[in-house]
Amino acid sequence: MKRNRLPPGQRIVKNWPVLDLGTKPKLDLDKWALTIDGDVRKPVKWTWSQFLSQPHEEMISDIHCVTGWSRYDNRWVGIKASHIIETVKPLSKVKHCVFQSYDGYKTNISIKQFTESNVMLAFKWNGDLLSAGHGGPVRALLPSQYFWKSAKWIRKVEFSHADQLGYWELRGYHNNGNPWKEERYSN
Ligand SMILES: Nc1nc2c(c(=O)[nH]1)N[C@H]1C(S)=C(S)[C@@H](COP(=O)(O)O)O[C@H]1N2
Ligand SMILES: [Mo]
Repeated sequence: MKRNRLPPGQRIVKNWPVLDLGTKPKLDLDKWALTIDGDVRKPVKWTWSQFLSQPHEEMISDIHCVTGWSRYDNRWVGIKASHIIETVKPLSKVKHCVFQSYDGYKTNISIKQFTESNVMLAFKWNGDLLSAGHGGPVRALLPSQYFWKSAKWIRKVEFSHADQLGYWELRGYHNNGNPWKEERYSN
């Protein structure tokens, strides 16, 4: 499908704004862990070194924030969603995926959105480790959705047969968040 690179109602920025709930968690890499579980055959809980020992991929993608800014050509390194799926083996009843973060943030996506080929759990941006302000050590990255779906400081990825609304989804944001369809708010 050919589509405009800049979704409707967006403007390009060159900097990278920081947006979050204001409580930036202090994360010690020695104690950091990422749990991936729920309705899966092989749940995992990775330490930082176990996370880093998974296969990495580099990808370049654009960011589209619901507040109207878009940032082109971000170069990420992370673990692709397809590797996560192969590792934990979600059960066939799984339809949804929820990210839970160390600051208490939560956001939900469909399994279809998670399995898009541009989705990853990212730990590097433009050559450097992802900064704490932008969600380091590890954040979700879903370039085909508005950026609120890309949870920073992820602690847990939960696959489920049932949907669970996240922080912004409970406060009137759209459940899908497709920027080309301007799925900003639900009503
Ligand atoms: N853990 C966590 N992730 C989060 C948020 C948050 O408050 N906490 N805010 C979301 C929103 S609304 C946006 S626009 C992006 C901003 O990411 P950035 O600060 O790296 O630009 O993070 C998303 N992920
Ligand atoms: Mo946002």
